[in-house]
This record gives sequence, structure tokens and C-alpha cells, in this order.
Amino acid sequence: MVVKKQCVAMLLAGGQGSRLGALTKKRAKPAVPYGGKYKIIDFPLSNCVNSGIDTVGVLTQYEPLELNEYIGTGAPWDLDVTAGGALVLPPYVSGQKGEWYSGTANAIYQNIPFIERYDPDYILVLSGDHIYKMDYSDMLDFHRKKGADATIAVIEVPMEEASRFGIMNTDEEGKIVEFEEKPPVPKSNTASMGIYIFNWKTIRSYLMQDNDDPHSDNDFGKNIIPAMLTAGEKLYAYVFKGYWKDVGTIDSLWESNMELLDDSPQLDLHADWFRIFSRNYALPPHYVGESGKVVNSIIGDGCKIYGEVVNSVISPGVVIGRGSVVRDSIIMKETEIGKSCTVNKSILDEEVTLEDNVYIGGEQKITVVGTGVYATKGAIISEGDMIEPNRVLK
Ligand code: ADQ
Ligand code: ADP
Repeated sequence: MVVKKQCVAMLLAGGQGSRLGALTKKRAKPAVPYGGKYKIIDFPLSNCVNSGIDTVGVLTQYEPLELNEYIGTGAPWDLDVTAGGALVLPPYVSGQKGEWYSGTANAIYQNIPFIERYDPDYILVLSGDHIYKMDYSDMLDFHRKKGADATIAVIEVPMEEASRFGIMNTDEEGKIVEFEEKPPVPKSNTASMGIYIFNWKTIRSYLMQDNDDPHSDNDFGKNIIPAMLTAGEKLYAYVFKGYWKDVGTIDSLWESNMELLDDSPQLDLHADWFRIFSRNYALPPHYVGESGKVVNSIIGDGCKIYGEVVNSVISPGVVIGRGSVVRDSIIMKETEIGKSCTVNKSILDEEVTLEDNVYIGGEQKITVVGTGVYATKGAIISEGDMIEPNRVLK
């Protein structure tokens, strides 16, 4: 049965996120916790709902378990509608062979039958790696007004970071005249945010063509966008002004969390408009004990704080023991910190256990401790260490 939708969103959530090290050993990058309560994927999912897009295909691949479980029926984001909703789409076996998604364009290609169930005029392709609030309906209006075949959301980035992105040049109307994926020597700082709107019929034929090319990486940035430009399609850049961060590295993930602690943060999670939804666990309010002290920090539900927390983001269900000091750090769900520990500029993943008198981190580099790591009494985990999950540290 075809249920007509004007626009269907396809959320690419399969990236391995190798640059996040221990944090993505057991989960896909979009499932990485953020901001004391959220996961990265809450942002694009909430943006869809806030933009009036109710049909979202979530393309998973690498370590999908935590992500699948988290998305469930899509109810926390109001995406549990009967026609449409949030649907998790792992690679599957069709006909003779089951295939991994070889690249971002191939992930969409393999799901053409899913998209066609909605007979959409447009598809919106999103990444699961970014923290931002954006009204995609404004971008769709822009796309229609321009009569574009494809529209790419863009943002100005510092020139020294430009080679991490798809970089383009536009004319005064915003029409893209040149595009290079991650150029070693960038010609501008107008960067692709990895957010695309395509006319469905047009992109469908490019995806088929790309699939037939054995030399293609099947990637939007490397193959599809350049092919469309070469063929003379109308590609436009939609300029986004607001907070946007690719949190694909330890440094950027840490920075983005710390930016939430600014006096008036650029990304305001307290604002009533454009709320970010998340799965809620029924936990009691957090508790700060007599010996506890909290300064400039975010504390999740169900935490018990008996020590000192300064400039930190603490997720639900964390216990921080008496005499311990946690500073400039991100502590994820259900981690337990014993008495008289010091945690400096570190990211502790979920369910880490520190016995009493453990010392972690330094001043310069960020230290990362993976899920389920157990550090015994007196352990010293020094600055910049990346400790893989499920290890016992003596
Ligand atoms: P990259 O940051 O390199 O560049 P990419 O690795 O293509 O991003 O991943 C994009 C999204 O797709 C991520 O959310 C990732 O998790 C997901 N993904 C990757 N491979 C996948 C697969 N095989 N199956 C399903 N999902 C997959 C892109 C653009 C640049 C742009 C930056 C902005 O190519 O032009 O500047 O995003 O961050
Ligand atoms: P990072 O760049 O930090 O490693 P990305 O999420 O951007 O993280 O993904 C890195 C690369 O890994 C991408 O090129 C993507 O195509 C690839 N990739 C994603 N999932 C898989 C997988 N299951 N198997 C192999 N490669 C994958």
C-alpha cells in the first residue's frame, strides 16, 4: 500500500565512528550519550518531528543493538504514528545475497523499496552525527522556491578545519558551482553539513547509475554530488545560521558538552520552542548530600552526589562518593565513583566503576574510559589514555 508523503527523511546512522575510540566499541556513533540525558540521534529525530516530518527511515549497520533498542517504536519523539513513523532499516538479505551498506548512497539505494511506499516528492538525507536544532521545513521551502534538484545545507567553518568537510563555491544566488569532498587544500570555508534534500525522481536515477559503477565508493560527498554537478543539475546551498557541531571526535564531543555549561549557551536546551525529545527512564530526582557540592554542572536524574562536581556533565544514575572531585568531565549513565577519587578532563562511559582513591586524567588531553571498566583502589589512569571497554585496571 502506498501512503503518499511529501517528504521522507532517511537518517544515516550506520557509521562506525572509529575516531571516538572506546565510546564506539560497542555502539554506533549516533547512540553515543550527550548532554546528560540525550543521545546524538535525539537531535535529528527531534528536528524531524519539529519540522513536520513524520516518516523517518533510520539506516543502521555498525553495532546497531543499542540504537535499535533505543529507538523502539519511536514513541519518545512522537514518531509512533501508524502511517510512517521511525523505522529502523538494517541491511537485509534480498534475493540471492545480503549486503552491507557499502557507503551512504548505497544505504539509500538499498532502501528504494522502502521510500517508494510513500511515493515522496522529496527525500531529506540526514546524518546521525550532529548536534543542532534546525527547521528542515525552511530548507524545503528554499529548495522549492529555487526549483532545485538538490539542496545542501551549509555552514561556514574555520578555514583550518575545512578539509574535514565537503567544500563548495556558490554564485550570488546560492547556486553551487564547485564542490570538493574533503579537499586537502580547500578553496572556501563553505562546508556541507551532510544534510541534503533531493527531488526523489532525480536522485533515484543517480542512485541506480551509481550502483552500476564498480569504481564508485557509493558515497554522497565523493560520488553523487560531483556526478550531479557534472551533469548540470541545479544544486543550491542553504545557509544555516545557528549552533551545529559534528561530534565525531573526542575533542568535539567534549567541547560540545562543555558548551552547554556556558552562561547563555548557543544551543539552548531549556528553550520551549523546538524541544529535543529523548527516551525517559523513570528515575527519582538527583540528590546532593551534605558533603556534596555542585558548581556549573548538569546533573541527570537519579544521581547521588556526595563529592564535588565542577564544570561537568553528569548523566542519570551516577554516584560520586564523598571526598571525590570531578572536574571538566563527562560522566555517563550508572557510573560509580568511590570515595576520594579525582577525575579531571575525562569522559567516563556508562557503568564504569572506580573504587576509592582512583586518579584519572590531566589538564591538557582528554582521557576516555570505556563501558564496564573497573579501576581498583589506588589506580592511576593518566592524561590522554583511551581505555577500551570491559577491562579491569589494577
Ligand atoms: P563524513 O563526516 O565523512 O562526511 P560519512 O562517513 O559519509 O560522513 O557519514 C555520514 C553519515 O552516514 C554518518 O551519520 C554516518 O554515521 C553514516 N554512515 C556512514 N556510512 C554508513 C553506511 N554504510 N550505512 C549507513 N550509515 C552510514 C559527510 C559528507 C561531507 C560533509 C560531512 C559533514 O560527505 O561532505 O561535510 O558529512 O559532517
Ligand atoms: P569515523 O570517520 O570517525 O571513522 P564515520 O561514522 O564517519 O566515523 O565512519 C567511518 C567510515 O566507516 C565510513 O567511511 C563508513 O562508510 C565506514 N563504515 C560504517 N559502518 C561500517 C561497517 N559496518 N563496516 C565497515 N565500514 C563501515
